[in-house]
Amino acid sequence: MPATYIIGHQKPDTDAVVAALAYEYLAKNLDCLAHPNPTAVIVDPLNPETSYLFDKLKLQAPKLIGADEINADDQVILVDHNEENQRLEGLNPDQIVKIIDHHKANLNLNQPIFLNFKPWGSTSTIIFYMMKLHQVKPTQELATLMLAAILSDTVGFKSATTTDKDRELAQELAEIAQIEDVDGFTLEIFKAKSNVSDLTDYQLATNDYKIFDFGGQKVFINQVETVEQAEILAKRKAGLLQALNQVKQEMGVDMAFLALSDILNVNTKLLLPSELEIQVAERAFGGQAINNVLDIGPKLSRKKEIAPALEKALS
Ligand SMILES: [Mn+2]
Repeated sequence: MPATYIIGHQKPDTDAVVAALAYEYLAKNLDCLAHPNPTAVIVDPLNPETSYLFDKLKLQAPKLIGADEINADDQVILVDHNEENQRLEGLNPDQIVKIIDHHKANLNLNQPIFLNFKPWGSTSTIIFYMMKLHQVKPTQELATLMLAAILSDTVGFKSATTTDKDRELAQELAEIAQIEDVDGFTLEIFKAKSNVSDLTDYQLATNDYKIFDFGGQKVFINQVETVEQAEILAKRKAGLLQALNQVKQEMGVDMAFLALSDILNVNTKLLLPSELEIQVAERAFGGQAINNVLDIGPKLSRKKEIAPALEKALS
């Protein structure tokens, strides 16, 4: 029997994993969606934050698959991404039947498909909105995960990507999840996210990256969201800069940036591995880099604040 794989982006964050699970749940509980055998999967291992959440809830992570496990008659639904650079490598774009996302669209497909894009703070917000439209209520565990995904993507409602819809629907999810102290839960997630001591410099430098195409230039942007910005800078800056140079060689990108974001104090510092990134970052954000680090102030959103400024500086 053919399957419908529901897939988040490479190097999944909590929203990518949870949105896939949430859509699997919705598809299973809603006959009219009629996707054969909907199956949430991941294409890279869970990050520390998502692992923490699955361990806490004693849940199994979705199955990790490669493109070779998808048969020609299977269907694919993308969640939390749409651009080719962020998709499972080797995925046949002709098998994509639907996309649910909250990022800028960059698509050129050969066939008409279902699209559900909304400029909200997380894909999980969009899927909970769809659940409500169809009167499908998530389980307490799924509601906990979906709340965590919203809090993670919106950085506890502090990111510029946050909308009133995120706040409103997160509150409803908190009620289903029976979580009264949402701020406490946010801090718990931040701490799990910040636990990067087990990662090598290279793993940390590539922990949550996206590769963008800015006018033909391939630009790697990794973001590390942490409550230990100063400590990471003091102890690991040299190693991270070296890892970024390695990324440029191995991934064949033109530029590599690492945004080190302090999610409690709302500040981002960019790590810039060479003169090229220093020039582009100074043009994009103003100010002067000191020892390969540029403080870009109270910006937390790669999608709304960091990537667009770099794109503009390169155009
Ligand atoms: Mn997301």
